[in-house]
Amino acid sequence: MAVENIKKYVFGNPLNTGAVVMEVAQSSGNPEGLSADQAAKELKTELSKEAFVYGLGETIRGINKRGWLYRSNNADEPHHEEGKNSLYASHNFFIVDDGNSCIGYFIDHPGFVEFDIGYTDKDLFTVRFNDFDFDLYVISGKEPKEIVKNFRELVGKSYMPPVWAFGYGQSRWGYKTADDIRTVRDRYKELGIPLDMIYMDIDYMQDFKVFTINPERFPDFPDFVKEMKAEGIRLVPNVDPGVKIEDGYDIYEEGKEKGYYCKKVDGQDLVAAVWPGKVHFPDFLNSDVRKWFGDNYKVFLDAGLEGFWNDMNEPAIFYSEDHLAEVFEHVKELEKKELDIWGFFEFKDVLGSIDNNPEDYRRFYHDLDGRKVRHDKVHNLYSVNMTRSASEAFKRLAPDKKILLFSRASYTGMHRYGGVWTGDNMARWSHLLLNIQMMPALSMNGFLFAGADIGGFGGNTTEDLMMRWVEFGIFTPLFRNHSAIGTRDQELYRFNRKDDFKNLVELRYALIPYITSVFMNAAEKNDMYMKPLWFDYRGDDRCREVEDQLLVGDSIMIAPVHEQNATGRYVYLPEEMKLVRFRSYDDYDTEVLSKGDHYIKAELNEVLVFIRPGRELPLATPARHVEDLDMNNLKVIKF
Ligand code: MIG
Repeated sequence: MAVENIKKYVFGNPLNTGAVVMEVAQSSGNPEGLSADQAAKELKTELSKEAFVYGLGETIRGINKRGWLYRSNNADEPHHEEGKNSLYASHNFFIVDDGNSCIGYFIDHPGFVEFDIGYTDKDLFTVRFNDFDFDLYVISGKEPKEIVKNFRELVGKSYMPPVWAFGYGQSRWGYKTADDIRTVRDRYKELGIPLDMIYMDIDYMQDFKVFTINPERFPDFPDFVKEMKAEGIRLVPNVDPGVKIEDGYDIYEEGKEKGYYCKKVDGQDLVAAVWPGKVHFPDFLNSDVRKWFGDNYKVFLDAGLEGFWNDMNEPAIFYSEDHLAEVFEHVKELEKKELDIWGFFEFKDVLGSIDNNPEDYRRFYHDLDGRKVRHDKVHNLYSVNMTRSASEAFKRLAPDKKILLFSRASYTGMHRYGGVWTGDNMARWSHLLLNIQMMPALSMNGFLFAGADIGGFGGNTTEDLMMRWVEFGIFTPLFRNHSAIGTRDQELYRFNRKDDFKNLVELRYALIPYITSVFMNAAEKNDMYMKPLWFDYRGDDRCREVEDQLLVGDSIMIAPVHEQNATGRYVYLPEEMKLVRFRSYDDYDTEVLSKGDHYIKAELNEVLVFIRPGRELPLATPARHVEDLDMNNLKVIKF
């Protein structure tokens, strides 16, 4: 690649985040389009009236990010509302595009960064830092797609999962025993709904201890893994970073003895609490610790497991021992006073400050292979290095195998080690739309293997929301139905219209040859898996404002229905296309539609796919498992 397309500017004394894999010589002078103010710790650029901003990966709000304040500060944030500023991930790459010219920026900084994109002043884009130490990459290209490609060269190739990971996965927090999991398997099998994975949430562990399996709930675990695999189902457990403090627990003791946990300023190991109760956090930013933690996956690999999801790695902190002591002190003081209304608010604030407290993230330190760094300064790298630890271990321990791996939190660079799921969304129509809008930004940032909790994690889903969400989910690389304990059951067999769900999941399996070829191409050529319309139809201004239709690869456009009770929707066609209205892989009607606006019917069980001129959509005959698909015997719908 022509390195002339990328310029690097260094501000202050940046840490190496590991995001960038290419050597770029340092430029001097002012970065194009930006002014830097060291004293104010700001970068600024003007936004013309026409300017759109694309990128920032996993964030709230729409495809065009203009008009809001986003913060890179990985957060355990289950409320994915418009008013929030941070979610689980920090992906500091974006493109400013006024329709004629465009430019990309990647701000490589592991700590807090604030992106004020026309929030304070609609014509100004200000980037603010706590520490003005970062590498700024200015990436040029004649169109956004080219900028994306150049950026992706800079940060390296995306993670490639095993092909079975493109199948359908059923998950739920609350499958407690092997029999619970067998029931899920059997119900899907009875109905003939394809299924490749069942996810195991924290309930499988012994007292929530990482790398353990509860022997009562899962006796003869390796046999169980075999039994499931013989039925074509892979088990995929959840892995949390915190190590339970418990004498006699080998992992805890080994980490303690070797000094592998994050330490406070006085050198004591930080005590935090998460699911296991009190834990220490492994210092993943240290290479010895990464190797040690990673080697522990061996028990799971030996048991025959081939996939994992790394959770809670912002890291989420329910409380720290130190802060909790402060809270109790404060509460005791308040108890002595008679609480007036302000005292009452103070009391509520104190109690509300317990989990994920910002002060706690300043309480511990990392040993970056010899350099001591306070956690908040490198906060967004914790998940990257947890996932890297697993990924590197798999290369050592199972070099011939592809392992499924995705994480909740992330920062740029982690896309080389694994994928992401977008965390604890809710069973809301607006979160289906959010899923649609996030996907292209994740693609831009190299997180190709991505998806949301289909049906919604929190709250009670409804049959129609689940169906519409599955209709979009069949196009996302990670296709997983997941929900929280205590919410309405949402395995597809819980609903009335079982045949419709079966048809939709079968359609996904029919699409797998197309989906995997788009995915592999995107991974190899540093392209996007899903794109906003504008990226392929630059010049058609109408496409700029289309926020709920996406291009999947180069052959098709999708227009998911994301509103309740809708039996159709408006679709904008940037050129003549062939509509395929699928009810199942072999039951569909087609119609050629002209460029322009159309109201298109889509009953609850119907999926709208549009084939672009001169392109074709291959379809396999569905099978119950990805590995049984006949990828060589495809039917093709052409336009
Ligand atoms: O504090 O493991 O995002 O997918 O089901 C909640 C239980 C911990 C959060 C994850 C979610 C998972 C849940 N975990």
